[in-house]
Amino acid sequence: MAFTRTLLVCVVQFLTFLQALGDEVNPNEFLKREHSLMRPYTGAGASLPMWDITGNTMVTNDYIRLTPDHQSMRGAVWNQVSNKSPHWELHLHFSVHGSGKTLFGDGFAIWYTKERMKDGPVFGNIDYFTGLGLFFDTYSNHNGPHNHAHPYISAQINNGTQHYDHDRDGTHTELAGCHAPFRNKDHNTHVAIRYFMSRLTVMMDITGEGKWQHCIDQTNIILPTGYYFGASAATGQLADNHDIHSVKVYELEGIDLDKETDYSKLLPSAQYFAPPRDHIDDPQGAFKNSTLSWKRMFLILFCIILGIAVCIIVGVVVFQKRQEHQRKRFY
Ligand SMILES: *[C@@H]1O[C@H](CO)[C@@H](O)[C@H](O)[C@H]1NC(C)=O
Ligand SMILES: [Ca+2]
Repeated sequence: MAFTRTLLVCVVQFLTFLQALGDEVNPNEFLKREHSLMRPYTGAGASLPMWDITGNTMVTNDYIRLTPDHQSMRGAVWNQVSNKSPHWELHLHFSVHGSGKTLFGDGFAIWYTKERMKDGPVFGNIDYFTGLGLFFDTYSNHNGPHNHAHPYISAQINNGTQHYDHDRDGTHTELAGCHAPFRNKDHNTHVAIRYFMSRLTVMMDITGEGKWQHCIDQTNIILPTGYYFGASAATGQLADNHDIHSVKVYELEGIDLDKETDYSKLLPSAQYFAPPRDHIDDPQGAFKNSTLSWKRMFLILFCIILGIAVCIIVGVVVFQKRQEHQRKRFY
């Protein structure tokens, strides 16, 4: 009886432990200075260690202005050092502001791509890029009824073959997205992108209250190492200031399921693409689409079996010890 109870308690505790492991709330993290951008920036004669600027980008002491609030501007800032960490988290402080009350645009993007320093039509970067693009789209190019409100944040995983369709605000190629009114705030807005164990999570803090809101959460995402972090912005007929205040990249300590994998050889891919016309504007919605990969399922099953085996062994040992103890008391 006692043995069965010990075994049950042990199994329950082990399952709780597994669940905590599955939540992966706070993996160990290390700031990577070579991928970070922090104040103060050198003003005139602008040089940022480890980063390059291009286009209309302007550097002041306090921020990097990708575009000013003028028409037809494009600018970008690109990290010179490619990323070596399979698991990482990027934090970016930004502000998008301008004189436009109802008309402003076009927006900016955060990149983790194979290519860098290329000028192009997708928020100041090339189309048919390879890697991850996270778009902060402030202007709706779509004339018909839209399935979401602007400003809109969306992610695209591209292997170099997909076109970003501005006329549809990229909805046909988006992985997931959310509405986020980040424009013209008195405080800096903050976004965190976490790529951890094939899971891409995007969180926003736009209220200035230090609270994270989930925007994107997708599993089964593949992004290789060896790509570059960057940010770019563009204005067209409509304009805005697109300012970057800081970038911090952390290396996350992940569990490598497969030691053989050469992370630099992987091709960017995503298993789930949002259906083009039935997107529900609910930041929590993406969670329901999460699925366990069979590899992770196998690992969890394996852990459960291992856990039960350990519990039985410990149980048997404790049981025998106790019996021995009782026997000794009799003699
Ligand atoms: C690139 O992505 C497209 C769209 O997801 C896919 O159809 C294609 O097979 C991919 N190409 C490679 C080489 O993986
Ligand atoms: Ca747009």
